[in-house]
Formats: sequence, C-alpha cells, structure tokens
Amino acid sequence: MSETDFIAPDTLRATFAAAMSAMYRDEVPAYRTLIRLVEAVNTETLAADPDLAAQLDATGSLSRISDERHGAIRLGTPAELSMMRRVFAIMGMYPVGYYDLSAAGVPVHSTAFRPVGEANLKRNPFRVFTSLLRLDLIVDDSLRGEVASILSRRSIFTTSACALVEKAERDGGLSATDGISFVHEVLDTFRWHDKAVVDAAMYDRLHTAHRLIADIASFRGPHINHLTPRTLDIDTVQDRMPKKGITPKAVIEGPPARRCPILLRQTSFKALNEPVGFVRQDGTLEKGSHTARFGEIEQRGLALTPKGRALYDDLLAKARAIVPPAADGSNAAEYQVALSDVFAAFPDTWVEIRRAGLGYFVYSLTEKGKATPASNTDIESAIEDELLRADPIVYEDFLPVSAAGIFQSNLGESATRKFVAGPNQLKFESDLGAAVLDEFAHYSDIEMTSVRNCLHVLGTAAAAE
Ligand code: OOG
Ligand code: NI
Repeated sequence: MSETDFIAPDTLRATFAAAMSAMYRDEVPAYRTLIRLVEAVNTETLAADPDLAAQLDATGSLSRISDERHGAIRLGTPAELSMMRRVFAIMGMYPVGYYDLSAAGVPVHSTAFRPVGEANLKRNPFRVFTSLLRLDLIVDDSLRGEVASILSRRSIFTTSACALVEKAERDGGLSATDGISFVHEVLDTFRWHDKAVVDAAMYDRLHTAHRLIADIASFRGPHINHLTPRTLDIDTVQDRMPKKGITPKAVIEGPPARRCPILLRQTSFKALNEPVGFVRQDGTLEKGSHTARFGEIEQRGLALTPKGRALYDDLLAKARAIVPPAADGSNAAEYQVALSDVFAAFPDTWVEIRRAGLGYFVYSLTEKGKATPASNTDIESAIEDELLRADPIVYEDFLPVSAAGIFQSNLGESATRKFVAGPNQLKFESDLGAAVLDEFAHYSDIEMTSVRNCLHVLGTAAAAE
C-alpha cells in the first residue's frame, strides 16, 4: 500500500475526538448540557464582537472553535504510558511539556499529547492531558507493593488495538478500514467501568492513601475523567452554569479576565458521585460509589514567551500569597480582586505585549503589503504602515498551578497534602520512552516561519532577527 492510501493521522484524530465526545455525552449528561451552553455563548460572543470573529477568521482558526476540546486520563504504569504514546502518535499527537503536580499534593506527573504544527492544529486541535501515577510517592511499603501488583494484572488496551498499533508502525500508516477499527478499539480504553477490580476494603485503603490512587488503581482502565470545550467567554458560561443546573467551582483558574486574553482560563463542575460495584474474593459484588468524572470549560489566549511566562508566574504567585484561595471557594471574591489588582502590572494591549516581547505572534502580509513593491523595513514600521499584521498565537498547552486547582476541586480539601518529591522529568521521559517536546520552541518556530513568509516586505533585515 502506498503512503497516499493511508488514512491521515489528522483524520484519525478528528474521528477519535468526535467519538470520544459522543461517548462522554452519553455517559455524563451534564457534559451534554455544558456543550450546548458553550456553543450558545460562543455564537453570541462572535455576533457581538466582529473584531474577534474577523481575527479568528484571518488566522484560519474560526472553524476549529466548535470542535475544540481536551480530555484527561490518569495512567498507572510506565508500560501503559509508553503504549499510550504509540497509540497517540498514530493520530498525530505527541507529548508536549512536563507538568509536576507533586508540589500541589497530587501524586502524579504529566504531559499533554497534542498535534504540533499549525496546519495539524487547525485540522483538529484535540489533546489529552495524561498523568502517570508516581508509585514512589506512596509511603506505605506494603500498599505500594499491592498497588503495583493490582496494576500489573490489568491490560488497558484491547488485543486488536495493540495489533493495529504494530501494523501502523510497521507499514507507516493504516488503511481507512483499519483506521476505523483502530478508533473503535482505542476508544474502549477510555470507557467508564462501573465494576471495580478491587473489593471495598482495598478501595478504602487506596482512597485513604489518596483519592487519586483509588481512581487509578481500582478499575480495569483509565476512564476519560473530563472533556473540555473551548469557550470564547468563560465568565458568561460560568455565570450561566447554575441556571442550567450545573454548579461550577468557585474560582476560575489562571489569569484574571482581561481585554487581551493570555494563556488559559479554566473552570470545572464538580465530579459526580457514581454507583460502582466492588468485587469480593468470591466474585460477588458489593455496592459502593466513586467520584471521578467531571466537566470543564476553558478560554484560550495568547501563548507567552519565557519572559511573559515568568511575569505571569510571578504575578500569580503574588496574588496567591495575598489571598491563598481556599479549597471550598469561601474567599473566591477576595481572590478575584487580588488577582485583578496584581495583574494590572501585565500590559493589556496587543501592541504593548508584543513590543515588550511577552507573547508570540504570527505575522502576515496585508493586502496593502502584498501590493507594495519589495522593501526592506522593520516589523514595527511595516505594522504601522499597515503592510503587516500581527495576530496572537493561541496557547495550546496547560498550566501546572491551574491543573492542580482542577485536580484539587475534585479531590476535596482533605486530599490536600504536600509530597516531598520534586519534579522528575527524566524518569517520566524514560517511562514514556521519548523526550517531551518543548512548548516554547514550538511557538517560537511558528512565529519565525511567519516572519520568513513576510520577507517580501521585510527584506533581508528580518531574516537575521
Ligand atoms: C487532569 C487535570 C488537569 C487541565 O485542564 O488542567 C487538566 C486530571 O484531573 O486528570 O485537565
Ligand atoms: Ni482539563
């Protein structure tokens, strides 16, 4: 079979994302309600803000908004993580970034599998925040051994999924027919199981060690724990959630509301308490429940440079020191005020942000620029003369403090504890079987490529920048 006969990884990812969304909509009805609300607010926002609509259109990202989402899973073993990497690679999703959640009291470290490259992101931006349990953070030796042994007994991928991964790797792709089976088989790994693989006593021990350990080790597979649509106005969706019978968490994670959105703002609704059957030694079931699956929304803004990110991290830390956000949301209003005050130090016009080198932008020639005879000018003058336009590059990744806030809001205050271990990216990468990609290098590449495409106006001066 020649390469052109293979189904495109982008098509597989889009098909998979749609199938996952349909499955989650069936499994978690509140998610269906949330999707409808987000779609309505996005339509209203675009109608009320023609500039935003025009900007999204000019950068070719308008059409991706409505099917934009991410999901999250938590894996138990290095073997699961490395196989997951191979599965995602077939759908054009690669590990980007390393997130250490141990500092926030969550015994996992994570990456996000996502498409890289502008064209692939535009085709379908689906990504999966993927965490791996850090067994070394379970202090009780005997429990650690038991968790390892429970996890070693499960296989989270179907036999056909594994066979298709090997076939795709061997041949360099999958036929359309194999691609359809692949999506179907892989989806199975993300399914919810209402029957646990442990008895109630073991579940309680795991749960006492950490709720997340119980979530990871008690089931046959790593059920998708949330899916997150992208909204263009998170504050409005947050306000309207209660009217639709959904209770959001009190604080929106990330930067405050601003004229120029940066990075990522996220909020979620509380995880559901779902009936589960625990399995006794003799195979009979005992009734219980488990809390894991939730819904989330996010608003994405400008990708920041290392300089911009350092400023963001610094301001966020300051705001959190002034008003440490309580897990029960009781000081949410004070926290929002502190956050907005502190973030006054972050410029809030695109021009200032760009000139200060705080964010990444994609440059393109305007109609006037295309019609102008070749010149040799600098970026600032070309923008002033309306030969060039600069559009913000959207942040495609995640934020560790926000992720920790999302984890915490679903784990309850009692689960808040600090682990002494620090980040361990090398161990994570060795378990993954690959290095994670550097997010900054990726945005910088997109920016540099766009500058090179404007050489007609900018001349050789820009190429050297
Ligand atoms: C993942 C939480 C992180 C986000 O959007 O920051 C996340 C999890 O709960 O497994 O999804
Ligand atoms: Ni999320």
